[in-house]
Amino acid sequence: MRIEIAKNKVFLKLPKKKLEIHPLWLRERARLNSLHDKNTDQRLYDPSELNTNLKIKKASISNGHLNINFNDGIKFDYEIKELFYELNKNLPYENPIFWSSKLKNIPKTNFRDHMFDTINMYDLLQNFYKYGFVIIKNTPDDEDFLVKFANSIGTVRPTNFGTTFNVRSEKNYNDLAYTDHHIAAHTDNPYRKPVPCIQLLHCIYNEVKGGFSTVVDGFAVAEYLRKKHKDLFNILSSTKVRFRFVDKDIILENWGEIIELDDNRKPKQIRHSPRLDYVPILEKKQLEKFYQARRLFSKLCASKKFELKFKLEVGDIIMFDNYRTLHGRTSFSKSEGKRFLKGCYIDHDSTEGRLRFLERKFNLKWKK
Ligand SMILES: O=C(O)CCC(=O)C(=O)O
Ligand SMILES: [Fe+2]
Repeated sequence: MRIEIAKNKVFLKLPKKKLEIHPLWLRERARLNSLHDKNTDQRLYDPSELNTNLKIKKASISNGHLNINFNDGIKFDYEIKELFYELNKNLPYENPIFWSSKLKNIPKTNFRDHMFDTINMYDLLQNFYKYGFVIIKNTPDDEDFLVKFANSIGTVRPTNFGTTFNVRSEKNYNDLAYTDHHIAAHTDNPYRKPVPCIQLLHCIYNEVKGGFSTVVDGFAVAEYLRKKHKDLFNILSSTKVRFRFVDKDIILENWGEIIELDDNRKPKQIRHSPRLDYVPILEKKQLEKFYQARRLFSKLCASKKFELKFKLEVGDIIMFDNYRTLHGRTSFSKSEGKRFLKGCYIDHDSTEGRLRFLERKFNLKWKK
């Protein structure tokens, strides 16, 4: 890929084609202090008002810079590297690595004070995207810490459960998470619009014998289904299911596929919460298939092949991608002691935004 100039026209030379870059495309990227606010980099004008017949009067290239003189009197020196960035649609993280219960090294990192602007945070977030979860060890075990931690990555997303929620066995509860029941693998809150992207759980007490945490790579299970049971994969990725939450103050509903695919038919979002899903009435044969598929999905999530099981220790924070990683827990007996996890949600723009910030700060290039 390179930039070429011929007769006051600028061209982008790609491996298989060459295209002329529109003068307006360049002009609206001229970041002069008179045109762009220097604190925010935002335009001080509406580019729709530029002359539609704008022309390039003079263009030259030297030392990785493209110098343009437009016929409206604006001159600008572009860093060619920056122009190429505009063509890059990559997200700031590498492709996911799908895993099963054989995953050798659980992605873990030790908490350090002031880690939020460091390379450790960058590695932590890259691991989070690679594996769909990460455990942060040895954090302070006070109840207020989780919000500080989450807000240092991005911004906590409050819900009707509050800014944070207390996962412990309660007398009055509006979700089975707040009991000592076994909770099968699920994604949280598929009934919300939008569904919370990332969940964090901070272990404050774990004195019970049970109460093991489970996690499953939902994308790996989806790919397994696609390979081994195409018809079941097809029905789970094409049937929109209603998810519903009801308590005395609110009724929340949202619809979506258990396996949602993106435009390239790759898994984009898993929604699986058999406690509160309601499939629409379909032809009996189709429903038969759907039930077979959902049964197998649940079975795989609980299987030795896919389920990772471990006990959270006091001071651990587990942070997982609620669009990919399913979580659950084994039952416990509250008579044995306290089990208390503090929970909250953040969104993907928090983690992506922080990754781009750290990438800029450390001048990193994660892409090989
Ligand atoms: O108790 C746990 O480990 C998890 C409970 C749960 O599913 C949740 O808080 O979303
Ligand atoms: Fe949950």
